[in-house]
Amino acid sequence: MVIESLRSRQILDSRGHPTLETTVDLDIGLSATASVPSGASTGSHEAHELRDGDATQYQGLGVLKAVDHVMGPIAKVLKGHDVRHQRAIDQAMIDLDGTVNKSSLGANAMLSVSLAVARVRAMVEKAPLFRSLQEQFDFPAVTASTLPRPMMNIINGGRHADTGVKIQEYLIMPGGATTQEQIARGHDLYEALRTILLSAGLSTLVGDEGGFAPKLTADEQGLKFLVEAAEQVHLQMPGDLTLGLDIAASELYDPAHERYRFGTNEAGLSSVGMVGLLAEWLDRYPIVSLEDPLAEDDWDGWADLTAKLGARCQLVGDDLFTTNRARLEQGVARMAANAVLIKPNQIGTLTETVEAILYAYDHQLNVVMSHRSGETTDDFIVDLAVAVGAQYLKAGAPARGERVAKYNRLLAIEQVLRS
Ligand code: 2PG
Ligand code: MG
Repeated sequence: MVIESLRSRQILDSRGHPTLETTVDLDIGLSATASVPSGASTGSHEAHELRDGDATQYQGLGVLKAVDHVMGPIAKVLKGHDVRHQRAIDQAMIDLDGTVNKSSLGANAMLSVSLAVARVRAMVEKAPLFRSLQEQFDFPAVTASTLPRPMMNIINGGRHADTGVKIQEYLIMPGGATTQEQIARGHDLYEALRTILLSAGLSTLVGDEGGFAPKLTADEQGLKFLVEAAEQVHLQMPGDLTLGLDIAASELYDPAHERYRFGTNEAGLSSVGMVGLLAEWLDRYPIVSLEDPLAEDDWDGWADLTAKLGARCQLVGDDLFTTNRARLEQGVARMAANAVLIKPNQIGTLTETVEAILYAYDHQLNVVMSHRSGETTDDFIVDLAVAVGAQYLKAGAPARGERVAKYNRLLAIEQVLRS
């Protein structure tokens, strides 16, 4: 069961931008395919996403060089490798690339191979992908009660919409005894929100992650709408439903003035001001998760935030950590954040993604598995979230094909685990 060939191609993601899809073929006649997503609010510490930069093709966004890297040098090095040795395969690509941020081969090229290898290995084992991953990386046994809770982005702002709303994601985490129940609640809330927006004369067109993208008049208005929607469908908070925000604050930070362009004040807010405002929101709303409430290199601000709010709320580092174990080590040393967002394409291989997760668990950080704003219908992250026992799966609204592909996979896994 060794790798015979790699076939890669340029496909389109949910924004209509090019991305990579790769098929791994084994000598024993099995093949598996994986594709990679792409972010809009990318952290500057993410691994390098290789784009062609040829303005005459896809406005420079083509990934044909990355495709060539898979079919050329990567295929040459990996041919003959046993697919059961994921770590060795990922390491061979890391060595071949030879850079710190994978700028030579491209993290997108490498990840497409890494994920397809894991998928074909599961086929060799005749096991569901989540079980193959759980056993391979030695995570505790998976049961229906360890499934991640959906974290649904139902109001899209920031870089995922063009409304001028500053907060990137207003998230709901529906509770319930089963995934079926959680997803049904998510749907009910989404529909209630639609009615509320319509009666407020606001748009119900959707943003990049399938959530509504209304022109809110104030940041807090989104939270008020969510509370109203929950009341309308008789969901109790925090019992039946909790709230979260992804502020994506790196996008709002003005380093020259050391201010966040946020809040009602023209001059913006300092880190301390941001923490003060968020503390008030925690008093007023059942918010249990705040992602990137401060910028990616504002370590002192994050340490202050964690000291003040860490006992009340999950504080998730996305741009802060970029699924990078070395960044997590810094976070732990500085006592910054108490949870990590995991996006495999921020680091570029499955092995390094799992290393970040293991390090997070060893240091009592929660794990939130996440999609990107530019997605495909690939549902790999769902099996990975289940395999590692992530607390949450953040995959967008309960609407739009590339988003529901993830929730539908979670429902299928639930059925396997309950039968
Ligand atoms: C985020 C992600 C996913 P993007 O910031 O968490 O929701 O957005 O993929 O644009 O970085
Ligand atoms: Mg984020």
